[in-house]
Amino acid sequence: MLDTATILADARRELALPARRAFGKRMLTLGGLLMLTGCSLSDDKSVDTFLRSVSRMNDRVQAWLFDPHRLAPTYSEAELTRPFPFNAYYGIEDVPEVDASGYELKLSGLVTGKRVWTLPELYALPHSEQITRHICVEGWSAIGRWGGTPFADFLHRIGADTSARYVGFKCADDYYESIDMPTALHPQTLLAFQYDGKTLPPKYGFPMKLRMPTKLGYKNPKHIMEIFVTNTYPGGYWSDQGYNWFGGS
Ligand SMILES: Nc1nc2c(c(=O)[nH]1)N[C@H]1C(S)=C(S)[C@@H](COP(=O)(O)O)O[C@H]1N2
Ligand SMILES: [Mo]
Repeated sequence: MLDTATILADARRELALPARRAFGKRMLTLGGLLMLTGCSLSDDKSVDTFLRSVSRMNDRVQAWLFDPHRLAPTYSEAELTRPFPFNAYYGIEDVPEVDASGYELKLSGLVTGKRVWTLPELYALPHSEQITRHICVEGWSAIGRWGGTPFADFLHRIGADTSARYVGFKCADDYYESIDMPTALHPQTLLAFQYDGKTLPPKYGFPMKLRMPTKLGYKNPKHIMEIFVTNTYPGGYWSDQGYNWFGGS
């Protein structure tokens, strides 16, 4: 016997804010969701498929609600969380050590300027700073200060096809992530090389991370080695294990 109350509770969790606002509470019945997803529930596997399609529906609602001009809150220097927490799918002793001198950022996919970028070249790009809140789904949040280059500028500079759907990232550990193009072009999305005025230390993602105050922590890839632009859904380390892909905050 399938426990429909539990399944509905899981579906409600998948539709966590802000998507819930758009649906309105009345539509959140199991029958309504089944109709929207075109699923029927007969066994555990179909429940899994159902919950994943609720999550994909949530992605679409979040993408639709996303306002490319609305800015996330910013904070003052005095509000910085010290020390800023470290997090990864492994412990701090296993943080990858990327060699600075040999480092080359690779670009692939729908990009016309497909050349590698060294760190000195990247550090010479226009600089911008932000003090914003990082929110991790594991139940903590922290205010940090990141410096780097506006990602939209960089995408234009490398001749990225900004009409494509996704920007994907490959990392020096086994992490990988992808984001929607409107978020990639958001004015606060930063290709960050610094933490609190200094070179990004290994634990926070040396040599670079993508910092997006409009997205949850797990969407912000550290130790980026390759950036690609694509129309094929690339998934992500946590979303491929059931977390919501859009991951707005
Ligand atoms: N390469 C890589 N990026 C990653 C992760 C990871 O394990 N590897 N963890 C993510 C998660 S869940 C969080 S909360 C933040 C933590 O970043 P911090 O160490 O700067 O706090 O990094 C994100 N980016
Ligand atoms: Mo996280």
